[in-house]
Amino acid sequence: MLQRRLFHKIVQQFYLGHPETSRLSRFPPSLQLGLRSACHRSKTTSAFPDVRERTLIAVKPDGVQRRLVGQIIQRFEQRGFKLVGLRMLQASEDLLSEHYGELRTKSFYHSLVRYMTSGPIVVMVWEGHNVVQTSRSMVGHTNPAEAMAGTVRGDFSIHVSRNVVHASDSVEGAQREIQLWFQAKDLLDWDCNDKSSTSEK
Ligand code: IDP
Ligand code: MG
Repeated sequence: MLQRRLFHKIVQQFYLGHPETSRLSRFPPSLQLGLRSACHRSKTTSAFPDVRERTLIAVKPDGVQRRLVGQIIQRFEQRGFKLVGLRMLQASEDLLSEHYGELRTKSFYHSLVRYMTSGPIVVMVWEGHNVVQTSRSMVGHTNPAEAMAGTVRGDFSIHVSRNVVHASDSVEGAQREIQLWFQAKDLLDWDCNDKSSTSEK
């Protein structure tokens, strides 16, 4: 009963924009679980940025051709993120036009679609604390010429038209992209044994 009252108070505070309410770690584990499942049901994972945050990472055709899939997966595993979905496919133009809808007016759009449909890609969903932002840092600047050494693009590519990997750029963008490339049933909810060694959540 006490927990239920506390839960309602937190939800209420959240909708009033109280910044502290996203810090679930302050609350008892049983309550955190309740909040987690509430987030999961309503698909509003962005409401609590630290909880079940997921992002879409794709190894583009150049990355697959150059046999970089293993090294890219290794970087995300090594960092501490959890792989919850993976597909290898030849993407259709239709799917790519949805994925890159915002870029339709860009001069490079048609060559981008040609590149992205030129061979198989490997699309993945990774989960973990702050995974969207951290992945963007790991992937590096869009233009490999400006990407830092140590990032995927900075280590494996030289030109913006062949930059090896895709990473969602926001939590909302990640949710949209994940739904585009994956069915809910193909994303696995599983517990990593080392969970408490990579995050306190
Ligand atoms: P991002 O992949 O870093 O999020 P976006 O601006 O979303 O960058 O662009 C999507 C993709 O379009 C890039 O990853 C790259 O493959 C391609 N792209 C972006 N800018 C250019 C360009 O100026 N020339 C050719 N391709 C580009
Ligand atoms: Mg982008």
